[in-house]
Amino acid sequence: MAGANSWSLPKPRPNGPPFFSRSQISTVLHQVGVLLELNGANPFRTRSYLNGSRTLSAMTNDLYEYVSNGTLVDIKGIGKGLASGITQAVEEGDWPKSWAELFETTPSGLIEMLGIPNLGPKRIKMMHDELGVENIAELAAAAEAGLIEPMKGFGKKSQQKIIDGIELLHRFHARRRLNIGQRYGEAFEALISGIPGVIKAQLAGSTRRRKETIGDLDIVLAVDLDRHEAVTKSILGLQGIADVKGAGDSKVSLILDTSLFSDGFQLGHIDAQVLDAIGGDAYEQLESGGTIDAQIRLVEPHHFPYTLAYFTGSVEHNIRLRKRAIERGLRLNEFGLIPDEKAGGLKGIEAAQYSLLANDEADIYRHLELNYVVPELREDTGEIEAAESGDLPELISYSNIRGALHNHTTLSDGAASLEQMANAAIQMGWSWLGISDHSQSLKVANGVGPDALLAQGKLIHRLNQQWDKDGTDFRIFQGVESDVLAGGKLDYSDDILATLDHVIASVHAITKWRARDEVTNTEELIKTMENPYTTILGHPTGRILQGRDGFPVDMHEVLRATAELINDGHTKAIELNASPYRLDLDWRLCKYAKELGVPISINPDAHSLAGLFDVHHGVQIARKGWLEKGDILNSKSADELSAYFSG
Ligand code: DGT
Ligand code: CA
Ligand code: ZN
Repeated sequence: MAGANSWSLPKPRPNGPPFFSRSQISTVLHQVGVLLELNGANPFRTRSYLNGSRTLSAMTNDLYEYVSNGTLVDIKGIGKGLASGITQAVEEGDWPKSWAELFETTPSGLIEMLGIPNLGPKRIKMMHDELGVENIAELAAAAEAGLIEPMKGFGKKSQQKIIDGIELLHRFHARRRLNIGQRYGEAFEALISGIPGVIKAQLAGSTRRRKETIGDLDIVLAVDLDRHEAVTKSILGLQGIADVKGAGDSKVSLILDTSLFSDGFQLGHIDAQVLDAIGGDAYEQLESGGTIDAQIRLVEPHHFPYTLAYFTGSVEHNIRLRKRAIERGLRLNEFGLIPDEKAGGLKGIEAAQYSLLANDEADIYRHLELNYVVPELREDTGEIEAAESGDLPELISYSNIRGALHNHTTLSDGAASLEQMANAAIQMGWSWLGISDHSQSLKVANGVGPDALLAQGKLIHRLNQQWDKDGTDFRIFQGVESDVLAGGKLDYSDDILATLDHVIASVHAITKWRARDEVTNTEELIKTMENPYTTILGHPTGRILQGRDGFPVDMHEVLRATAELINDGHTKAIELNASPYRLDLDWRLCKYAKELGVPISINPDAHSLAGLFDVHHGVQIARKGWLEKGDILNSKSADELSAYFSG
């Protein structure tokens, strides 16, 4: 797949043959086909490359065997020309000249345009030939100026699609969501760990701190100095590398792509409404073909804890630590913590020969007279002060989770029935499950009418009695995810709402709310919380990470109002929507909610059995938001929760 900016032919692995893998060859054939099309080549020729690529990607046998036996041409879909090119690449590590020329001579701006969803090489060539468009910026300008609409085969709709596609591409290229970063990071960390000479490999940076989105991966390695060169070489031979941006003996800079995942790369479950909000199939396509950058640093084992701490960050946290070191006559850098008088004029790794010893990161904090701060908290939002005074929170972990409240069934837009969802929760060792299907107004999500809701209540009652009778420690709580209507009204009459255990009030008219001012939205949300039947505010801002911003709202104000309601004896909580696409309430606000005494409900918003596992993402963000066991509803037993709901 495409690197961040342009395409390039992969470099041969150091110890071939085979110098390239089947998936690398398949990718290159595809790219050659597309480049030919961009250059207006004969369609038959173009197609032979695209077909060849498809043939190889579906092949289960070892490509190298065909190459060395000379039987490549026997494979249907691989012609003579292709076979000779593939053989040259695999056996000699050398790409055919005509292929290499295509990569070199095709303007990189045209290749970049291929990243725009739903825009193929043929149309790019047309716009290049007729409008002189050379890159994405020029294409955007041409579309905005209405120059595309009058072209043959285009129109107003396709012009708008191009504008939307460019916006999507820009948004997407900026960062990747945490769950994607973790998948790449953990997979690559595991591959590197297997390289002989690697004593330790650890993911650092924003991924280790569990930021909601990831710019690039940072991986720190402990390797003896005399093995640095060999290890670097081995790293370059690993699978999953789309491009090498730089490689020295102590630092390797890579672009990773989905070939890292030998068993394929599938997006997590994403519910239709989220997908729709981000750009539908186009987004899915873009995301599943996406890349991520990785910076790998090699240091000697005695530097490792310092380098790990440095590249874990955040910058703000590092600066505070460095200042603290200076106050103690010490210098902190990425290699050590060095007493001033010993460092003298020395800098960096030179100075670090006089570093205080650290076996792990905890030793570094100890040297600075601080308790150990877990990576999630290293954002300079009060953790240094708490580490000094001994007031760091005892963060929740997944083992504290006994259930979750916001889940859908086939009654609205879920993929699994009530019984299936309950059984999955029992399998997961949970003690209870909250069901909250969409309310009647949300027609696109098959919102539930009052009669069906009451019928679901009866079924739940029956199941609960059954479990009680046969001694199964499990209970379902019946709620609903009610649309927020004008004036903070909920979607059912009071007598219906009164039959429920809990009501999650969610704004779904996002377009309207996003177009409205912050003051009005804040007032409306507070009114929603004041509604006596509202228990939990669902996905509070409606944001979709890397998709769209939430609506403008003063969430601090909403949290303060919620705290007041709680002080007046009402039962109110705020959702931390655990879908990796949302992670809303933001972790920065979780800490504020905790300080105000507003409970957080970690909600998977599951639309399928697998969706229940999203709770894990929620736990990570709740930890980042300083939350302890007592701050979340999920840690309550069924009896405690029942008592909590009845106020
Ligand atoms: P990202 O990649 O944008 O999601 O965020 P990070 O936090 O991974 O940032 P990145 O990749 O630029 O750098 C990794 C860590 O390296 C960062 O969290 C702290 C450390 N670092 C980078 N630049 C500086 C710097 O100028 N000063 C200090 N003190 N630390 C830095
Ligand atoms: Ca990073
Ligand atoms: Zn929901």
